[in-house]
Amino acid sequence: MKIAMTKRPEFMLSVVDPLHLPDHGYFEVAFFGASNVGKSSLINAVCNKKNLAKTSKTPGRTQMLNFFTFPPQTVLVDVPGYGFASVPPSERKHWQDLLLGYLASRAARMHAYLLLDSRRFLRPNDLDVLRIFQEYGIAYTLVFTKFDKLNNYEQDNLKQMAQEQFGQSCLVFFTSARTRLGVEDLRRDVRERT
Ligand SMILES: Nc1nc2c(ncn2[C@@H]2O[C@H](COP(=O)(O)OP(=O)(O)OP(=O)(O)O)[C@@H](O)[C@H]2O)c(=O)[nH]1
Ligand SMILES: [Mg+2]
Repeated sequence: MKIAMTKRPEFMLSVVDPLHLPDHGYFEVAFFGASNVGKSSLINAVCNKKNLAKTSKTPGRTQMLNFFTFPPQTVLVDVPGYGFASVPPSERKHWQDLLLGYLASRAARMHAYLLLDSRRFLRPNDLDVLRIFQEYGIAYTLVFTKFDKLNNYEQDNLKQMAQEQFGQSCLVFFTSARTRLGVEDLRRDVRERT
């Protein structure tokens, strides 16, 4: 069943249980990444709407899958962050069940953006998520965040390193929700995914 699309990006719903995933009929673009990497901030920047997705200095703020309409015909998903050290095992299990349930139900009808902190490159948790994408046949794009935190030299370095390692296998974006660098390109990419 296709729900009516909104005129502007709007919050749609939150989901804690994979059994309650919505069947809205639109293509989904989901934002994955470690907690605090800047998923919610980037969604707000892409939608050009402050406070659409809740952002926070406290890592692990987003605990549910949050769905947003992105007219004309896309739904964006803010996926809970992973890898925050003080998360108890029960919560980690919940995250994993939610993530795997989500991916299993979407697969061919979604595209994943894996967000990576420009200062940290790829960490073991990110590699785990990439492996899961490959296992489930999920198409993905790498998106470096907080690019404004690097100086010119570091920016050039990161671009070169990312190009060498991933340039052949997937698209790579360099973004800053703060300065809006790369946001327009990313928005165009989201639109073209549908
Ligand atoms: N300098 C800079 N700070 C950013 C940028 N994007 C996000 N931040 C800051 O990073 C912190 C975390 O941002 P969020 O967007 O809440 O990160 P998140 O990935 O949604 O975090 P969780 O929901 O906890 O997993 C906030 O303090 C943001 O202001 C950016 O591009 N540049
Ligand atoms: Mg968030």
